[in-house]
Amino acid sequence: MSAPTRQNSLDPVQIEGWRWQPFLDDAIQALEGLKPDPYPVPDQFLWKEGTTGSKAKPVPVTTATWACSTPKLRQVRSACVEAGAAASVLNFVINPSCHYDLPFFGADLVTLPNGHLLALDLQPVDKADAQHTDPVWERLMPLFERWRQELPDGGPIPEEAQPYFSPAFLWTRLPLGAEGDDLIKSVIRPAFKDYLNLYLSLVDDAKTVDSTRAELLLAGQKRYTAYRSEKDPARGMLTRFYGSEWTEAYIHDVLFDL
Ligand code: DBV
Repeated sequence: MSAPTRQNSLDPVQIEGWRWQPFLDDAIQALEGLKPDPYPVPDQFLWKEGTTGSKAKPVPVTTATWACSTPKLRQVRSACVEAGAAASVLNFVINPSCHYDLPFFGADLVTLPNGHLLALDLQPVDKADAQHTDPVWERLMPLFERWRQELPDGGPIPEEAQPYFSPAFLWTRLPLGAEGDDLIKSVIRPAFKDYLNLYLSLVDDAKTVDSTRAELLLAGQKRYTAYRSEKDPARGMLTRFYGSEWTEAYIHDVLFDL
């Protein structure tokens, strides 16, 4: 089989055997109504292959990127990693335009050899800004309450990440095997759809802000992006797969490019 390559287009990323495929497919479908344009991603980041594991037992690794934009959403992008038993990841972030009072949408769906690590949130640009958070949190909390009772708590998260989470941060660790698979299907997937649908409804309702507020929002977005790129928990894994030059360029110029 020849190596598949990707064009910069809205065609869904498809990776054989990738656990998170249905989540990305749901997201792309949900975005269709917004008539997105492809977001430019340089070729070397659209589809990247490599190997991990030992010399004797190499494991093929694929990382693919899907990205789009709309007038209200500066960049919607998905990092998709498939490395068999070593890792399977969907990291999906929506970066809104600073001309709308919108949070970030963030999903980090990560399967590693020791289990699943799952994060879902609508993350504020500034937690202390009630004008920014109140309209989101009042609609988000009921979704959070509904789904979190079905999931074990994910445990402590890094202290410096606190300013960026909403009170509806859905965060869990699940075991590999049937128990985890069942919860991913019955809880994580509908929760992902719920959070995304709420986000898209907020996008629908969003009205442009004045230029003073847009500047404030942009400054907050830059803080958030700088934090995410500096602390990206995937840095170690991606560096092992592809080396640090490719990984740093991917993190700074594609994943968190503001
Ligand atoms: N995380 C990313 C990107 C990834 C990615 C761009 C391309 O931001 C994957 C892939 N996350 C990823 C991997 C791990 C984590 C962990 C591979 C495991 C790292 C490891 O153990 O080697 C949520 N993700 C984590 C952790 C948190 C999050 C809290 C644990 C980090 C730790 O314990 O230090 N990521 C974090 C978050 C959002 C998010 C709140 C937004 C909803 O995307």
